[in-house]
Amino acid sequence: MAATGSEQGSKAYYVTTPIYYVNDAPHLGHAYTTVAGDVLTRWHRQRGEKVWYLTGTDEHGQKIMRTAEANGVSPLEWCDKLVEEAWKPLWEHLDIKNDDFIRTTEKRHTERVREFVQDLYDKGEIYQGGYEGPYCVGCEEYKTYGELLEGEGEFAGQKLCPIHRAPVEMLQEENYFFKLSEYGPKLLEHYEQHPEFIQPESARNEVVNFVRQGLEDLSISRSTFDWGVKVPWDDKHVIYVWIDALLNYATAVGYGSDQERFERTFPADVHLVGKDILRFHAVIWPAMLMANGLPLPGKIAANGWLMVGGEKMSKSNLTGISPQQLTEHFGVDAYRWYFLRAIAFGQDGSFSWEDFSARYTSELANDYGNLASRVAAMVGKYFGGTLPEAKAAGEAEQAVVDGLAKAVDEADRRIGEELDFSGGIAAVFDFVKQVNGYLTEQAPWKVAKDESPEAQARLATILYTAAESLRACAVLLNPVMPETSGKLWDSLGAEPHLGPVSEQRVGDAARWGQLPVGATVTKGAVLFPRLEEQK
Ligand code: ME8
Repeated sequence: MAATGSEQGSKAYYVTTPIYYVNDAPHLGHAYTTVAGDVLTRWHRQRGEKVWYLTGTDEHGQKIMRTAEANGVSPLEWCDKLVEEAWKPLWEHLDIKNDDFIRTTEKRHTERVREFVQDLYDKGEIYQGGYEGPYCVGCEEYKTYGELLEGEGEFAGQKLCPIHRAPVEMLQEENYFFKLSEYGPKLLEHYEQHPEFIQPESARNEVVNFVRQGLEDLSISRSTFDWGVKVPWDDKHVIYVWIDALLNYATAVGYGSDQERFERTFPADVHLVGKDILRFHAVIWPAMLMANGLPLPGKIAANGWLMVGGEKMSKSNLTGISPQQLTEHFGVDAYRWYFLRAIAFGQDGSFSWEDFSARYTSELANDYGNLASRVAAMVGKYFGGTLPEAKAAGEAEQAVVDGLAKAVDEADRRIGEELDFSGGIAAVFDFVKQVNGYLTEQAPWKVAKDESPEAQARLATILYTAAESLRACAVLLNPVMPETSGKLWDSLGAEPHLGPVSEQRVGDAARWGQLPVGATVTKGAVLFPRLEEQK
């Protein structure tokens, strides 16, 4: 049986996003998956692991070719422009720390794709045949008749793709075929032995049922257009865009060019995908790897769909809201936080401006931001901005220490292992609530009025406890909101003693007493400005 990522010792924790089609600019849906991958990889970096995070663009195929034609430029010119002017700038804007960005038009990719396909051909895994059937250019996929929808209105009398709700095209071509049908039993065995391979459970069930029904061989070349990687032994054909695209996960990490690097990185521990492209990743991709004797990925994790008007948000069906419009209003960090916090990963969810505003105000501004500013203000007011010693800790403080330990365990398990971002973030915000409750009960502003040494020791203890709690929150929320954590870190005066927040270990976050007595606490920038002040 092929080894999974986690079985290999010093291998990098390797996470990928889908490589996106560049027929248009990125929208909220693309950003959703990419932010999730960024949070996951930042989390693992803060566990002290070696990490590799890959994203990129899918640039061949009919969909891109037609878009470029409609815009009167060559496909490559179109892709160059979109990648440089829209895709890469958005990832930078959203603070995505990908280690590499692969484009399928790059030579490092195309040459290796040809080699991979040639290998399959040499192994007898590919044969020539003919095919006729409905094809959706939006999906770049042959469809079965059973899954098509009956068109209505402007599409009356036509058959529609169930995802794009647009008419399919009938294709008849001479193609090369991959013997996918032979891999059904091996795939089912793998799903059985690795129940974690497909996440969530509903996605796993869907794939298992699909494979149980029997797989058909897969057409892996196209011969009626030429925007793609040429089939090595027959240059009248280009390689089917999905075979080309899936191989990015291998070519980007040294497949066929840098064996040592390839072994250090491949296979992916997690392929993040939307559920629209689950089968390509959970069926075709592992079968391709099996056919070529390569190890299988650890997990295919499907995120649900961001919905609009009851349908999957897509390029032709947008909310009219771009990621940049939301970041302009709420800030980049709140944007990164919101979608992961509000939607259970794997489930569908609807974006709503009202929900975002409400959560921003209650959790970010009131709970978290206020806690940070109150604590800094009180250390300033009562101790001249120098963090005092906690000499009089008791039961109330122990409850906070225990609450933190619980939050760290839970967040690490949920985010780091289960990809339950919402649950993991909630664990940290429950702790924020606990610290707020602690401050309300201890009422340091009242204790401050008593000048006795006992009261002053209590006051110091309360403020130290709150500041040390914030130190841990900054560490735990850094993967989600790096800019905010940096600001809080500065305000706590932590860096001169502890180093940068991004270098703090998740596993060490609950170790109490790291913020040194005497640290310089300043009332820094407001972490989450009131929304009305922003526009
Ligand atoms: O499928 N909700 O590219 P693509 C959540 N090139 N996620 C969404 C979404 C939505 N409404 N819309 C898009 C392709 N996504 C291929 C991939 S990989 C070898 C090739 C996200 O530009 C989600 O991750 O259509 C989905 O799978 C991906 O964008 C599809 O991007």
